[in-house]
Amino acid sequence: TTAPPLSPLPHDTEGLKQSIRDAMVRFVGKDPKQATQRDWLDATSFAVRERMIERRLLTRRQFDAEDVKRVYYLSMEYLIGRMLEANLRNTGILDETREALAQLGQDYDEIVAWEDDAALGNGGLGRLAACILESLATQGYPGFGYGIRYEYGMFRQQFEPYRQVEHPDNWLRYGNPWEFPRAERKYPIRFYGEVVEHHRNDGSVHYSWEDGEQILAMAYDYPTAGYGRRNVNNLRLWGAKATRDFDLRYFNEGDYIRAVADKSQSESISMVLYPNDATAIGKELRLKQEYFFVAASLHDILDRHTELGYTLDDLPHQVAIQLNDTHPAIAVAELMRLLMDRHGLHWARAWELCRQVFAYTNHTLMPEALETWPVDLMTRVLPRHMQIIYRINHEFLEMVRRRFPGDEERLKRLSLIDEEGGRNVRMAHLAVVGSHQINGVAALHTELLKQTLFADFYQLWPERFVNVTNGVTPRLWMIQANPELTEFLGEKIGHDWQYDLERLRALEPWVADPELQQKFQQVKRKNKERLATLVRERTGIRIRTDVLFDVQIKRIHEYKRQLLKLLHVIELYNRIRDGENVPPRVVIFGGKAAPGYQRAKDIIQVINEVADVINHDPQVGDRLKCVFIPNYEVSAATVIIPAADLSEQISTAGFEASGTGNMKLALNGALTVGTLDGANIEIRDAVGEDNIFIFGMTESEVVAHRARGEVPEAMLAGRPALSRTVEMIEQGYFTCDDNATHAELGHYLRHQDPFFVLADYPAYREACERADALYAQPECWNTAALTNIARMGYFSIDRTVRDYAEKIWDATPEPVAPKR
Ligand code: 26V
Repeated sequence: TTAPPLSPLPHDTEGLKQSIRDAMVRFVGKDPKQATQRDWLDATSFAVRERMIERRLLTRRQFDAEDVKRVYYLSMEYLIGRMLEANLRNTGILDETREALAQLGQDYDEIVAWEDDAALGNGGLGRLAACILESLATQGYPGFGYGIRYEYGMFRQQFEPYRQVEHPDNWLRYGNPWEFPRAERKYPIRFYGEVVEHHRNDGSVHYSWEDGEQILAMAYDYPTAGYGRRNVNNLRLWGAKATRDFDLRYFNEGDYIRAVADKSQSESISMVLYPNDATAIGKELRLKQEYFFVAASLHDILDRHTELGYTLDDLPHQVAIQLNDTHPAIAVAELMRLLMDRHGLHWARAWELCRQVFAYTNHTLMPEALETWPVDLMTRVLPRHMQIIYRINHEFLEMVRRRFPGDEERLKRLSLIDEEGGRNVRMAHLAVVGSHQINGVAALHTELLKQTLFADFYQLWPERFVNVTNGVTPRLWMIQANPELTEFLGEKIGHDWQYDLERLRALEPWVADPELQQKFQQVKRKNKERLATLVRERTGIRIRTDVLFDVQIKRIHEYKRQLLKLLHVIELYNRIRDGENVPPRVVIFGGKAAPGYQRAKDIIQVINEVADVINHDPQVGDRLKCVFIPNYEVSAATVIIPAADLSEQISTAGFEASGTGNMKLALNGALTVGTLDGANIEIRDAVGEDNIFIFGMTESEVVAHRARGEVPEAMLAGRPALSRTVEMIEQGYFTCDDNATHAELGHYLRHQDPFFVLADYPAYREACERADALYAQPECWNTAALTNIARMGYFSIDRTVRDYAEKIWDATPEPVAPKR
């Protein structure tokens, strides 16, 4: 049957006004006179949603009619932020809607601010997933996201008054206008139970997985609009629902209360995002989350594949699946199970198909963040998968044995099972052997993967390892976050860069132009005013806007070295009190600590306490302010980033896989003070050595330094200013009631300092001084800042996605309608 034609909804101001008014009555159920701002948010969202779903259906029809290869992005995290403004912009009705609301007597900016962020992710990895989905739609790729519909996203951070306390993020409490629940798209997902062997007459053995318990995965669809195109893709998030079986078991026994209670327990699988990106947690619930969304997604992908009339042999031509880190790596075993146990394929053929379909992105080298699952746990929760993993491992190690006879150590290193200290499944190894391509997220990171973490695999299969440097979406991180800069660019070089970020290069001939520089400075100033308002609202602190804004925003981790910035802040404080004429600055921190990461929480506390002392010292006045903005999230980032002058990217070299905040800040005209780590290296190559402040040990110098095994304290010798800073922390100068935490942190720096804060400090201070010196010459600073903007084209997520499409997916864009 042919689908009925859609009668397109109007996209002009008058039509939108009508839709919003209608939605207020029909969906919100209120008279416009009684409506609150949140009601206007909902009514406006419904008006946009109608228009997006129309294009979603048209996009789907076109993809179904053509022989397109579909790309599926499997990610446990999507850090999306607010959806209304992004959807309005990408659908091309932002100005009209703003005007429609104005005519309805409503302030657009106030209305959009009522929306909670969709914070279904921790940090870099989750935000990258959101940027990739937006780019897939923008470039017209048939690319779809799968993930979990967490009822509680990333916790909300408060300081009481210095220490971080976590509050639940009940983002769905008022309902969510952006989702389409698909009650009919429900798949049963099994846990526990046992494997039953079936012996056939022909002598073959088949396996089935039986009993245990089942829960349902129900689909919730979030349309994802492309910018400047009609393409609308889909993000499908799975929510857990109890099966009817589940109910019946107890209802039949008459235990009504237990039935209802158990039901809510089974639905807890999709309840909450694990707020941890520092250390892998061996928790059963986490493993169940991973399998839950992987099993539902693969079932869905195979159903769609067969519904479209394809055979399993067509799978590699029609389907590419990208694993966002190892979190969905159980997909390798699950696809094997489906192909063999459900579709009757032989091992060898199933394995061939699997490897052609999957590719794996690694996002971290940190050993403690690498996922491993105790064999006992996996055997209990996923018995059939454990069996399949053993077989994969067996075949794989046999192959290794043939290539490296007698090399037992190599077998141990490569095995999917780590036999040291209890037996554990190494999910990264499963992902590597099950994928045709493995990628790191920046050039250095990919090299380190090849030389360290995956060195043995690289020796086996060098052709499987590729680099795909991360990127950011200019739609959110420039056009939305920085409308003034967007307009400024439009006046000077037109709008082409909005579709091809490399075209920002057209700005280069004008970077030293005094008139342009003056305008740029005005834009920065306005953005600083906007940030100053946010700071005042969230912290009560007043900051001046005519000084350097020095920004470090990212998760709190030892390797990211917020402590290095803090030591610098304390030194500046001391110099001011010593009567030195220190250039004024505002230092801004933002970021969350994993709730169980005590060291990170101590760092937050101490930063807050130091800040409190500095900000209330009359001798300091407004020459130095230090602000920790609570609850750093996507929507806060869009206010902070456009206001920054200095971007702190100061991780210990070799530890930050890529970074993406570094790209967002440079794109908005902040200069980077950074180590030669992650994508900082490529940013330096792009902007040129004179337009960035590089400092500190390189990755190989860090390795050599560590090998020397010096005590960190030795770095203090002959450095009176640094010694004084460390002593002040140790002695509790900045605290009135918690000497212990400060003493502990001081002791940590002096005697442990695993990320070489003290060793890199002198170089860091010198780099900051270079920055101050340049800032004192506004023409030079502005030239450098504008040059950064002009040369950031490479870091567009569109380039990243094209790299994936060409090097890994073999996918091509299928635009529904030409640009604009
Ligand atoms: C690990 C775990 C361990 C189990 C509990 C939940 C959880 C969640 C996340 C992670 C890994 C986080 C890895 C990560 O976010 N890496 C970041 O990825 C960014 C995008 O590629 C990159 O820019 C950052 O440098 C990198 O730290």
